[in-house]
Amino acid sequence: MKALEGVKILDFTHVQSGPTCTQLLAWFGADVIKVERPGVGDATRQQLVDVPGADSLYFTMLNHNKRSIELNSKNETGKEVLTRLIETCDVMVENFAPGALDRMGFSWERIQEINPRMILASVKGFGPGKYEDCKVYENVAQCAGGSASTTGFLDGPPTVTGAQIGDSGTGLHLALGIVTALFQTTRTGRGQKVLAPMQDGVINLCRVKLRDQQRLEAGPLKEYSQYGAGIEFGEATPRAGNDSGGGQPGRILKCKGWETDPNAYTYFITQAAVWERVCDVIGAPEWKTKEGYKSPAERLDKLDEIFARVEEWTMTKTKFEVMDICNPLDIPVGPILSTKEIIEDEGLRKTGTIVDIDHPKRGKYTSVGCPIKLSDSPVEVTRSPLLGEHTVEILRDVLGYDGEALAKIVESGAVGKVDQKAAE
Ligand code: CAO
Repeated sequence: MKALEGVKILDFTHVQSGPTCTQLLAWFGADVIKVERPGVGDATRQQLVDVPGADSLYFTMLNHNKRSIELNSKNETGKEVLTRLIETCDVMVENFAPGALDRMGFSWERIQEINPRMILASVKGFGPGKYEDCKVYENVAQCAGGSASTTGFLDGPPTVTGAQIGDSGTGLHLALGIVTALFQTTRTGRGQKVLAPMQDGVINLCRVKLRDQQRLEAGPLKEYSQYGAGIEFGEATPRAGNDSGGGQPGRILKCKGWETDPNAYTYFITQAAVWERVCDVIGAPEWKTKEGYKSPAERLDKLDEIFARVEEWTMTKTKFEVMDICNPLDIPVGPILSTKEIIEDEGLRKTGTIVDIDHPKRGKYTSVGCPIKLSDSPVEVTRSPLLGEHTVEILRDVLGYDGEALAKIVESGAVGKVDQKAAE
């Protein structure tokens, strides 16, 4: 039995933020029914296409373990089917532009009338306020949530990160909101609205930067390299390059091969607790007793010199050798792994975080599996559905339409083209 077995999700999501949420719920065992516009589907099916005629990786990597029904929710018969789906399902997840559900005729009040236990979970760009009507994409959320202003180097512009904290990060927040609401429903019998605004999700992930904003009022942030370099602080938390956020000096340093390999680097933390071991490893034992180098506070204005010396050492080793040498000594380091190295990592394949999936139209492709491991609810990643692949199955097996009723729905054009044989 899977953790969420028996939970039915009406998945009205598209693009990235919503689909990452419902994919997680599907991995935990929920029956996720993805509703898509007939003949069109989720826009990502056709975005960044690499195999002509097949769903893109953008789509396939975000929609595993789901079933797809084509349904026009603006057609009268389509609305009837959607009403039945709302009656039958436990959770409706959507990330339409603000107001789209209301315009379809499915306001929160209407949804509650149809099914008072229904949980309506939404991703929006912003919460209530002056920007609530805006359409929002990943980088807008990163910029509005404090990530861009605190990422990058002091002398460079604000920078967005590769990690999709606005989309996939908000999907995670929403998933937690949904399972929490499901838990509450078991005690109250009532549904509720769950809202995860992308800006708020990014702000939550930038919590330590807002911590530093307030610490700034008490004086300069001494653990920032900027302080050691004697550069004055402004009004807001600055961009801190590759400084570590926790107060222990850290930098990204070159390793053997950096001249040709853009990822031949390691992260290196000169943690106070292991300072003496760092000195020994890099061949600078004199720093252990030298005045001005003994305590973390004394070293703050010498970080450039110290890391330059550490780098002289790391440049004689590969990033993996640095790891092999420092790990047993508890010196915190980490190789900068490329996406290629991650995809080829045998250990990640063994844990199911990297998986190979067969797809009828694209053949084999590699995907990211479930990053959360439940010992009593193992995940088996299955391929994403073709557009409308389960239309008839859902109408018949989930909603109980058969014979004439099923034929009428197909004739109305509410569900697009279906496999006649399956319909019969
Ligand atoms: N049947 C009929 N109509 C459907 C339908 C269906 N099955 N599914 C969607 N539609 C309609 C919607 O009702 C909407 O119609 P109206 O504009 O007439 O109300 C229309 O399709 C377009 O929906 P949309 O406005 O949500 O889509 P968009 O491409 O214009 O905007 C996005 C995309 C992501 C910017 C917007 O949905 C949004 O801001 N979502 C919230 C924030 C979010 O999730 N952003 C992350 C996106 S990932 O980077």
